[in-house]
Amino acid sequence: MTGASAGIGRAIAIGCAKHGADVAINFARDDQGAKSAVSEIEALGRKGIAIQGDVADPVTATGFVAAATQALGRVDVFVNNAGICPFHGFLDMPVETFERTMRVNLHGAYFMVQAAANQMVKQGDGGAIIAMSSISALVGGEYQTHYTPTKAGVLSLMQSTAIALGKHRIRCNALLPGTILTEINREDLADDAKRSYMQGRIPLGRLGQPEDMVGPTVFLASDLAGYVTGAALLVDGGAFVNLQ
Ligand code: RM4
Repeated sequence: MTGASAGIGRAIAIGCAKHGADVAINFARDDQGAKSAVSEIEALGRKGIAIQGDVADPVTATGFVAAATQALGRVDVFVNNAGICPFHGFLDMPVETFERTMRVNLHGAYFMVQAAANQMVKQGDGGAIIAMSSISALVGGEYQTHYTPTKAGVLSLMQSTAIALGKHRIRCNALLPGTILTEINREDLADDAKRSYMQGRIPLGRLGQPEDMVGPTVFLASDLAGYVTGAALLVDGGAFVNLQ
């Protein structure tokens, strides 16, 4: 589980522990958040470990999977969640903002999924890989021109790895969250007009919570989804389909 010190990643890590998983979490900077997530996982009677690393650095991926395997014994499910979305206009998008977003969201996903898949192949028992794409893989955002292509890329990565890894009985699927309230969009949604607009688009009448991502993740990780691979599952309260 990457990016699990807070937000969606934290909720999924703890949620998977509630469903019987031992969990290794990656985090970039929030060591207190990571430690508290591990404490909650251990309080559920499961093993937990927090491993710091910047997913934009390819070395982080192999190091994380090796440390997780050493601590927990094996890797059966891998959830790629780490992502950033520094909202910014297109015409004056700084090169570093663009490149950092690509490196964290897409390059990081690629190397982490590759490292997890190599461990699963080595184990020889198949596995489940779940990557956090987004509703933003399917639609655009004025201040997300650097971000939406990474989420489309993560969706496409799951489609291609599903093909590449099927022979190893490793399933790869994408989750497409809608607007889930986390630190990633707290500032953006602090604007009442923006928040009302986003909420008004959602047929279920509310913005998402990180916990809304737990059930879909556990489903895709479980044998209940034994014939599901290369799929994309929207978890957006109906926002994507709501034109009028
Ligand atoms: C999501 C979606 C949400 C936004 C976050 C940052 O993919 O675009 O609307 O709040 O990213």
